[in-house]
Amino acid sequence: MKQSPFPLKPFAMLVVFALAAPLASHAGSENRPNIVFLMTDDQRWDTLGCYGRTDVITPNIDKLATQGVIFDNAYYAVAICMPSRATIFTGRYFSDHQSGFTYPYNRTLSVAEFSDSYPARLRASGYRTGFVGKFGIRLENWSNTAREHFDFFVVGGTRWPEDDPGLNHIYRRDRPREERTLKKGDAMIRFLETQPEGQPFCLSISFDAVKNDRDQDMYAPHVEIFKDKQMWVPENWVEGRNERLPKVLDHCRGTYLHVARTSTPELYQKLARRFATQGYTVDTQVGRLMAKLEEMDVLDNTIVIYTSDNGRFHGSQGLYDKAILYDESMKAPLIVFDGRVDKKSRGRREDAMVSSADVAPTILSLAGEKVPESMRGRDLCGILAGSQDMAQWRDAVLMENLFLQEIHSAGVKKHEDIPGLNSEIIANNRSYRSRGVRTERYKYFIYFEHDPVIEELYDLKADPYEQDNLVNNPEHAELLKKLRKRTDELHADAIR
Ligand SMILES: [Ca+2]
Repeated sequence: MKQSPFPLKPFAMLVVFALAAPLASHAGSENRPNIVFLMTDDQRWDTLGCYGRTDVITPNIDKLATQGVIFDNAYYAVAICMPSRATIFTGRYFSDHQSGFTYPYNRTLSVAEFSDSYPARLRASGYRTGFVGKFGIRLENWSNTAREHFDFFVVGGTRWPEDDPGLNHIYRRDRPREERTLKKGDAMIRFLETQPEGQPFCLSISFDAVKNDRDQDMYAPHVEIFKDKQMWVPENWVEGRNERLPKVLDHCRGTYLHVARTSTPELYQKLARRFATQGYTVDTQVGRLMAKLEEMDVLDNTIVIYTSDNGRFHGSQGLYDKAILYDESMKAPLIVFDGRVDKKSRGRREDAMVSSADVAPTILSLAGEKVPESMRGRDLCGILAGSQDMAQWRDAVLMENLFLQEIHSAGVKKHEDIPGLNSEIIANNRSYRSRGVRTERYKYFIYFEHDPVIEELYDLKADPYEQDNLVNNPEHAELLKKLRKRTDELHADAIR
């Protein structure tokens, strides 16, 4: 099952020594790797060529995968924008940071909490840090806090360095909306062009593609490529409503938006083409990035990580967007390219169970930094190097959804008593908050605020599209017991 691990390379030894060394010794060190973290918005794992699709066009991302490590069992700890991004920044699970859209899980991350995030930690240790694109988290005193931790910052209309003529030219007012992904790519290149020699960098690019849903946000030359293309339809795409879903999901926007937006073949095809178009536009930026790193002669000391913030149903399961704990929403694309690895040892698929909570500790560890105690995700460096003792690795990952559409909508309408509404929703069985675990083979989750609780159990090997709920099957009673216990254990560990 595991690919042959490659032996510990000199770079891994460097990481080991760096971990043992005091932080101060890093100042001025030129050996620490550069890190580029690329994240898309709402890009389902299987809308990339390297995960098996043939109707999309993603040659640059596919090439990154063939030269790096591609993860086949990566899962989001939470699959909705804000809390997922908070998890990725901090290495913490949702029920720990509690920073999401809806009460009572709508905390603002404090200045102190963000100072433990991967970019803040790297800047404190001497990295030049950049962030471009969708920031997406609620952060105390956010503009000042961001200024403290980023040297180069482009988020909406907020950007610095303010006196950079190149940056101001990229964001000149006359550029059309359809160039939004190109502009982020331009800013990415600008960060690299202004990189001083002798200092490592950490650049995070957060594309708002591929979730844009309007024609004016599509880059016209790329729309042309897909305009007559018939897109692949997954086996569990549902025409019309899905009557198999638990009734509590009638209160989830995924069900009614599916009816409005993805429940006919025509609607599905149109949306799938939009996602493929934006995926291609992102892919071209990945190509620009790799060419630039090569041109700068820094590729052999640079790590490039590619992932997204959550998946997307696109009508699979009769759901529209994300958050609910089926694989289309929870499974993540994850590729780690490490330019320091010997060319002969590159290109490996990895089946270890990994979580989006692992991203931040892994980035810190790759940079030779100590992982703060607050981070509950695990360091993937051993897995990347092929030196991890898999008997000591986790057998399951925690997944959570604590978002409720009803509370979100009430907040938009300035509802006067959100805590009261929350209690009323729970008392009247309209809460679909859920948690569970994914193992390599099975999925278990529970709608824990429903009375009686609703549970689902799937054997992904026999039933990859999660159609046959085994929770009442006596043959799986022991497994059910075990996965209930695993869920409680992983949840307790996340909030300890
Ligand atoms: Ca998202």
